[in-house]
Amino acid sequence: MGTIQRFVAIPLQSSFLAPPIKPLHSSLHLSPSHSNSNSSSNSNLKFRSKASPSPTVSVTMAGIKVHGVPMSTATMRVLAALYEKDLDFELIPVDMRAGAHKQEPFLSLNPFGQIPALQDGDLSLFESRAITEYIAEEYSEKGEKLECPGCKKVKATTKVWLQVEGQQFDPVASKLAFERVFKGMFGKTTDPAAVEELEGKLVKVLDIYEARLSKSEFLACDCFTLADLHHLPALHYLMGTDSKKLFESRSKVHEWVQKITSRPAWTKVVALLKQ
Ligand SMILES: N[C@@H](CCC(=O)N[C@@H](CS)C(=O)NCC(=O)O)C(=O)O
Repeated sequence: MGTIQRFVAIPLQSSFLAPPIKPLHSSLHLSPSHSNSNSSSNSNLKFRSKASPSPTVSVTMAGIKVHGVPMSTATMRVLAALYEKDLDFELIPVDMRAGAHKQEPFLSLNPFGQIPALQDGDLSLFESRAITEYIAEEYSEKGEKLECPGCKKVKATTKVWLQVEGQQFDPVASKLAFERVFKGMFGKTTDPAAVEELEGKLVKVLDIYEARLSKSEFLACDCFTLADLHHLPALHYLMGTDSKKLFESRSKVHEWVQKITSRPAWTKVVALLKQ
């Protein structure tokens, strides 16, 4: 692992998925031996100092770079995939308070002005779910598989559950996390009626998950796949709220949540939030 540099994360403002937060890593020097347990060791990670040059779209720089912040759910998804694959990467903070995500050079990485963006050599990507799929395919021989080694039918089923997360689970879960977690961080008040409505929608999704997870250990099959991994960021925030009862009251869903949130790779992502 290369030199670990000082990192000052920037409190965020402009999105509910990027709330204002206490500065992360302020004046903190990280080193490969920084963590005290193997399971949460972040030795794959190098932080770019705030004072380092802004992100550039470079065709010469090698290595994986993630432009984002650990607290953003979409960034967390990408970090989880990188840790599962045991890949070295550099996390480059985006100064969202200063609107860096809406300006060049970040817009060259994602013209929609949202984090995260990934650079891998001369390849530049955005959209967290597309990035995790790239990581899983490109580095298929590294780390955890993140896909079932089964037949085409299993692969097709995995795609179904990837879509279910993006189309059915996340729109509800993210709005609920906004009400229950992020609004408070913005100094806004949770709307109980919105929570009730969103929880009503979420239980319908979770009932379907309960039925699915009584047939296979994970969503797509008996292996942990990206379809499971993509749920982790929203789950992380919701399990810290009263909405966790919706998960805990469904035995198969509860088991699944416990299994996927206790994976060492995810533990490393969560550890970044606490630093
Ligand atoms: N679909 C995108 C969503 C990205 C996204 O919403 N990022 C948030 C932070 S989690 C962001 O950049 N918000 C700032 C904004 O939308 O202006 C992905 O999965 O990458």
